[in-house]
Amino acid sequence: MALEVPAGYRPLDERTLPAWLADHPHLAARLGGEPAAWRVSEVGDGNLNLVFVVEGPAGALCVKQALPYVRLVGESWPLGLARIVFEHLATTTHARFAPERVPEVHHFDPVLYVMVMERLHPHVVMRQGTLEGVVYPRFAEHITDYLARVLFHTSDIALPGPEKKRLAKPFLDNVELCGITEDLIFTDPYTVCARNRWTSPQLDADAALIREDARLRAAVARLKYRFMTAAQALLHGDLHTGSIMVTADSTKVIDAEFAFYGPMGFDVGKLLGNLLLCHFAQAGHEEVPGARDAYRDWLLATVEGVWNGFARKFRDLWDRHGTGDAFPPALFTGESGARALRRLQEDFLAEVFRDALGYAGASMIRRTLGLAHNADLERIEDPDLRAECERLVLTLGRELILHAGDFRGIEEVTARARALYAHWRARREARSTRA
Ligand code: SR1
Ligand code: MG
Repeated sequence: MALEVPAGYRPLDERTLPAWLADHPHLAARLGGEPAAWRVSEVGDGNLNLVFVVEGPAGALCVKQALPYVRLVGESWPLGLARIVFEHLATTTHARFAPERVPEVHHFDPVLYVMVMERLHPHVVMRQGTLEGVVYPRFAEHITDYLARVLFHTSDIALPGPEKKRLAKPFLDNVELCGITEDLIFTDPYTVCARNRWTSPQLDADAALIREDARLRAAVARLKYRFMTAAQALLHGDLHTGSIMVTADSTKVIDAEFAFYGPMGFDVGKLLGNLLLCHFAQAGHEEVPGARDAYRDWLLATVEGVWNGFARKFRDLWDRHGTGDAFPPALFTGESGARALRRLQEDFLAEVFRDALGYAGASMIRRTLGLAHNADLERIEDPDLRAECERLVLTLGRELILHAGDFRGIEEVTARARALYAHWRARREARSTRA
């Protein structure tokens, strides 16, 4: 049965896109020349949408269109087109606070559910770069600018109450995409669910242990509840290395279709979880064991840089612009007030840290046992080696969820990741010596 779509909607393709662009003079002018000369390629590698790059003699554009179904699965999973409306609103809102960290939006079409943006060049999707072992020296500095500014400036710490509520209101309707997160991250991996998949039979017992761990399920339920109820800031909602485009000196956050008002730790944690997962995947991408040790060090230094940089910049923004209705300056006058505010900031950031570790762990488990996996692990061809990397991901993921409150700093998290890897490598070397 054909999927129902709103009147006027049709999916674009390489053949029809030039004529549509030619009907929009401000877009055609950016490309230059005649439509017949424009080169169009569909480059979407995400789970949901169509993405075209169009190149003309004067310039290039990126055209993103929502499909009425989940691309990863096909038409059997219908999905509302409105997600691109939320992506447009979130991208342009985030651009107010971190303009250099998001792509410039040139056009939005509410009938075709199309957003036209600058083509990011020579950027690559960060996950592609990390698969190849590329270091991005300014990544932590850039992404913490984005995280601190966007999360701070959309929160009640920065905004008057009515303004925050007005900003939050439209995102209450992003129910389908929030529902995907609620199911795929916080429920599916902990239940018997037809959508789940993992490296089998190698991880069958590990998946069963995760499903049967009542303490873990309760901790994940707490994370899910906070995700659903803690409307702290306008999140990106899907901040992993596939949603970031990079060069050595530029970082742009794309794909904000999962945006909604939620707990700050979700954005920070999803990113940390993806970097930690990438660290454990390195064994599957090196020619000889240890060849990527320097890269592992960079990834863990980046994990530390992301948390420490975010916390420092967020506190600094609070000191300079904390005039929102939640913690009004009138309550923190004099020396004792300043001391109280400092303690409050520390408590607030400790809570975000705890949330972030939990969400990092949940992201790591869902990418190993749930529906949507990461190329970091999927590209490891040898299933035995892949499963060993995935087992490390599951081990740390579980610990982060269960013991988020016990880690006294991000350095304890990276130390644990280093120790798990070192232990695994020593056992692997001992095995190969015996063989
Ligand atoms: C059905 S969509 C699967 C996943 O893709 C996106 O990147 C989100 O992470 C979502 O959970
Ligand atoms: Mg995406």
